[in-house]
Amino acid sequence: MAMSIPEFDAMDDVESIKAALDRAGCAVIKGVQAPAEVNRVKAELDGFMSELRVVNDDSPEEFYPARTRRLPAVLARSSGSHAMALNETIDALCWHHLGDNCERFHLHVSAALEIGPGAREQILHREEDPFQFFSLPRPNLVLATMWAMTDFTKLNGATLLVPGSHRWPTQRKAHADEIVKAEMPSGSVLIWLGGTLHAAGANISDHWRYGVILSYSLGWLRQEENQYLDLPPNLAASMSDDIKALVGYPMHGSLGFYDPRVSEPSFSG
Ligand SMILES: O=C(O)CCC(=O)C(=O)O
Repeated sequence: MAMSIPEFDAMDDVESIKAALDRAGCAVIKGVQAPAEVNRVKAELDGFMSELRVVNDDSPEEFYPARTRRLPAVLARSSGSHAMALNETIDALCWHHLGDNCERFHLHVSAALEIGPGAREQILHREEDPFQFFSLPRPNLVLATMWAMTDFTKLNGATLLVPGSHRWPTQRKAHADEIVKAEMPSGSVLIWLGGTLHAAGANISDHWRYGVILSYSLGWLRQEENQYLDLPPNLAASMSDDIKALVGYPMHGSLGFYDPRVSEPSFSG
């Protein structure tokens, strides 16, 4: 029998959200963004999203299903997304779930994700799967958030979660009745730990489901999205210190030194 996804409102006490995430490995918070904030981010990303080519030929082995749109580098393209990335509740959850294993956390992935009518279900996976060197259950390495830009419904591809799977050993597989759909209205945010099994749902409706994923990882881990290329220094220069710190420009202990004099080619050939 499936565990449900704990649900909260934006005004709820963060301590209860921390406890729910510890227990279930996932949680939904409703009413985090006002419609105007959602619309601003959508408008800023709209031109980039509409340029993406949508693939119609599907192969069941492909990690990313066809009939979807995926746009990385969200912070470089939408200033409205900065408040999402720096949200205070998410910051407190990251410190709670990642803070014991690092001096600071950084942005791991940013992407706008649209699931179109006819898109199949994605393969269940864990955000921490790139870090196979640790056996399951791993220490907390990643915390992920999915911001609902449209309603997420049973029919339109709401994210699938397996509550409790963040504590499972390698051999434990999810049964169909343990998989739950993260239904939530636009303006909500779904949070899950890097060890929690999840996937994009199938869209059997006639409209697109739109979410923005922002994930965070320990400040000494390689980021899944190369943040220094997706938010290069010339763009980062005009952004707040908090955003520069979040993408990982400051050092983590002795990691990440550089020579600021190396900005122009100093030799040819
Ligand atoms: O779109 C979703 O609901 C989940 C996406 C996801 O897990 C992925 O793209 O890896």
